[in-house]
Order: sequence, then structure tokens, then C-alpha cells
Amino acid sequence: MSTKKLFTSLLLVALLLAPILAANAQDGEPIIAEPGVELDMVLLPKDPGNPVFVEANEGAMEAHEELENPGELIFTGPTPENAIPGQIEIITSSTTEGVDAIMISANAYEELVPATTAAMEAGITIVTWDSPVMPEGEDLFIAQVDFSETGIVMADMALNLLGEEGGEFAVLSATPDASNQNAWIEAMQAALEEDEKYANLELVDIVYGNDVAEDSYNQALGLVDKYPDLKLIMAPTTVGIAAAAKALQDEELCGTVLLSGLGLPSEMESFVEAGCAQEFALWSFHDLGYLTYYVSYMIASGQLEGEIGETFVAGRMGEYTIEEDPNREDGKRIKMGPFSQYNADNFDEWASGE
Ligand code: RAM
Repeated sequence: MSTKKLFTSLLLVALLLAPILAANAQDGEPIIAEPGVELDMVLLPKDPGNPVFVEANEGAMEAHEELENPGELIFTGPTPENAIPGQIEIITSSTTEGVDAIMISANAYEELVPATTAAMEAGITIVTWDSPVMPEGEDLFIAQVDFSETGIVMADMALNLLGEEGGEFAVLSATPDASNQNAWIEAMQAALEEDEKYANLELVDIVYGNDVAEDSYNQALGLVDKYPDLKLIMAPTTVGIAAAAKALQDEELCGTVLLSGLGLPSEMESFVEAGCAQEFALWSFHDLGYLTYYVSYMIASGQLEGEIGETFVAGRMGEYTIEEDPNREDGKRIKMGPFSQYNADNFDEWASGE
């Protein structure tokens, strides 16, 4: 095509798009994604071997197809043993390759920031999801649920299981640097302090199983050994709660030491049936991956600026607005939600649906 023809075609496309973009930009009008923009996008979870992140990738793939992106969607992540340096390496190499967006569930709040900042300086969109980095190192965060609410949900599940009598309980978390778990545990501690109704719940310890099944299993065993009066383990990690259930089962402690936290229904089903896990909560990782992809695609293609107050439509999930993150100063977030809660009473409903 001659330069003149190319210029004329580009002008035509611009003229055709102008009214759409102008309409989208109007105040209060939700922005609707234009499909077909070619973008290479990296989905970088904490650990690609963890089934929740496989589900998130399935959601991202759904959005990738729906938005008819001719570019690539790359799902890659570190091994749990190399969690933080592995993520830094992938961010750095993706920057060198010149991808358009990196979507990160971070293994560390601070340590990834130099790498994500360098990526942003190179024009790459950085969207965090599930587990954020410091606000200065990201465009925005897709929060699965409200982080303060997670603390209350955890405190309420403990109260529900231990009753007014209360007793000793311990937290089995993921890695010590996981920003999502750390925020949830802090929010739970704040809830315990603020509300009298939790007065008899005694948090005796917080241990870390690194989101590795074997480490988490051993940490659960350590807790029951160290605290003979322990009534409950609260594990706000799908890896931790499944490993703790197995440890309690092997030790024949199911029902003696109760188990709660955040669990993936498909991994918890048999443990609930055996009475080794009483109640847990979670959200849809599939939807989280889908929403994350939508936002990242729209920012990377210039259809969204990523500024507070912008409203857009994330395909089948509907309208969302970018807002201030109430849990992180200067942070921006999009809140997904809701929580689903699972226990033996609603077992039939959720077990068949998985
Ligand atoms: C594990 C991971 C993930 C967290 C869930 C609840 O799978 O730590 O980041 O969101 O648990």
C-alpha cells in the first residue's frame, strides 16, 4: 500500500473510532472495550503449579479470546523455592522482550518494586491481582474482595466454630512476605481487638508454610505439638488449609483441632466430608483472572487511563469503577467480590458444582 493510501486508511479508522472513544470518555458513561488490539500479556502468579492460579489463567484465557487479542497470553511463574527472585527475573526478562502488560500476584510487597518500576518506565502496564506490590510499583490492584472484610470473615468463622467459650487458635499462613495474607491477618487482629464479641478468641501464634504443601503440613504438626490446648487452626491460604487438613487427618485430630480459613472447594471436599475441615471461604479465581485480563488489556491499549473514578464494563462480569484502595495509602484498586462460604451444611450445593 502506498504511504498516501495508508495515511487515508488510518485517517478513516480514526474518524470511525472518534465518536466511540468520545462517547466512552464522557463522564459517568462506562467505557466499553474495543476488541482486536494486539497486545502481548504475561500472567505472572505466585506459583503456576497452584490450582487456584490455573483457574485464574483459565479466566484470563476466556477474556483473551473474547477480546480477540491477536497477541500472546503467556502464563508463567516461579517455583515456590525461588518465589521472589523468580518473579523479579520474569518481570525483568518480560521488560527486555517488550511485552505490553504484566499481571502479577506478588510474592513480596516491596522487593518486586524496582523491577515493576523499570517495566512501567519502559511503557509496560503493571496490574497486580490477588496479592499487590507497593502502590508506586503498579498501575492498580485488582482486589478479589475487600481486605478488611477478609479479616472480619476470618474472625467470624473462628467465633462461629469456637463459640462464646472461645479458646486458643493459631494462624498458618503462606510466605512471610505475602502482602495479601499479611494484610488479612492484620485485619483479623484488628477485628479481634475492636469487637468485644471476640474477647475469648486467643490468637497464640502465626506460622508460615510458604504455600508449599510439605512445609505447611509440618507447620500444622508443629502447632498441635506446641499448643496442647489448641482448638483451631486458621489458614488463610488454599495450600495451607489443604495441607493442615491432611496433617490433622493423619494425626487423627479431626474435630479435636478444628480447621478454617480460605480454601479451594475442589481441594477441600474430601476433608469436609471426613470432618477434618469445618468452614472456609473463597472467591472465584476464574473470574479474578478474567477481570484482571480485561483491565490490563484496556489500560495497555489506552482505552482506560487507570485513574480513580473511571468506570468500565468487564464483559460478562459487568461494570466496575477504579477507586482509592482503602487499605493502602495512595493505592488504586478495583474490588471484585463476593466471598463464598463453605461448610458441611451447604456441602451438597457446592460440592456438586465444582
Ligand atoms: C493461596 C495463595 C493465594 C491466596 C489463596 C487464598 O492459593 O496464597 O495468593 O489468595 O491462597
